[in-house]
Amino acid sequence: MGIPVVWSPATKQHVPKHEVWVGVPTPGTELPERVDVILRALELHPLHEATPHDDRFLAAVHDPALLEFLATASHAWAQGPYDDLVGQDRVVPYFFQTDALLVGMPPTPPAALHARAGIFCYDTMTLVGPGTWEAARAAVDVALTAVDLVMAGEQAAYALCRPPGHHVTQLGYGGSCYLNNAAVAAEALLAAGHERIGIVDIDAHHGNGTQAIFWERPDVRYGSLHVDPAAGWFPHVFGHASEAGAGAGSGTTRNLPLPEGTGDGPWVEAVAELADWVGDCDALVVSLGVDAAGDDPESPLQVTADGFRAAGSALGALGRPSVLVQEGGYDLATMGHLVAAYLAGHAG
Ligand code: SP5
Ligand code: ZN
Repeated sequence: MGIPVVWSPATKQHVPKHEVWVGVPTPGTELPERVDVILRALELHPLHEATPHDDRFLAAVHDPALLEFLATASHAWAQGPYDDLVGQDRVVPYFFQTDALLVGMPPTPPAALHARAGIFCYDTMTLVGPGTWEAARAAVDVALTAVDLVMAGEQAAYALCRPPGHHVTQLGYGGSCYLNNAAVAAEALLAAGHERIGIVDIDAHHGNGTQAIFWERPDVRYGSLHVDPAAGWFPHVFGHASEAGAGAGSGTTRNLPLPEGTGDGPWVEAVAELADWVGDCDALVVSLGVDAAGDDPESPLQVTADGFRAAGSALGALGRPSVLVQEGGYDLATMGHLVAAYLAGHAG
């Protein structure tokens, strides 16, 4: 038994192959096998396959231009000259439409797909290939099916979303993420009648996309603990303690950046602080990355399974309907066990 698990086989259709990091192609780490190791670690939990959902909550968080680009880019790339031109089948930008390029001039939309990609994609590590859209869209259905279970009376449901989503803004994608599953879940919980949503993001990286989407929103709080971007970590320009929301959302964003090497004690304390901060919300979304683990290749935090269990206890103890959305976590040997530890703690 345990918290119900929602998944979709289609989430395995995205194969990152490689990513370009500071000019060097390295093997992708956000692999389809992540789904298999998590499912294996949760084999005693009730398992649900995701059901199809329409685009209304996706459209509530993302700009139609981003959705159209992601849905069509891989097919357009295959139709284009790229087989001869570059000899690889992944859509990846090389040209970025930054503020520094535009300096106030209005750009004309670029004709070349390899330039258009740089309007939406803000790094070189998040390639779009055959199956990427299908997997990312299936992950949204996974999140929405988990919301359905909670609305039907489950105290908590775990959404095995993959690819992850918390780095995706209204308009921009990156950080191995394409569609913001957690933000979609929050919108669906609001539409189902919950008035105030708390999102707690325990992934090792700051969820800049989720923060951006709810930056001016009084009805959704976003709290994150993560490795300090000021120490040189992705997403570099967001995730500092000074970022607290704006306008009607002033004070509804909270960031707890942590030093490299942070282990269970202070990490769990930070989770407890965010749990306390969202304690009066009606429903909870947890961006459940497990890349803060000591064995994880993508972060310098040193959290153990005991830490993830304690994090689950702190957030589960709020007693709020909870949708637990998978984000990062890349060590195939240990990550399933870490997700299981979090869920056991959350269930209490
Ligand atoms: C959802 C999530 O956890 N996204 C992580 C995005 C951070 N990626 C930064 C990658 C930095 C370089 N990694 C080098 C490892 C070689 N694959
Ligand atoms: Zn992460």
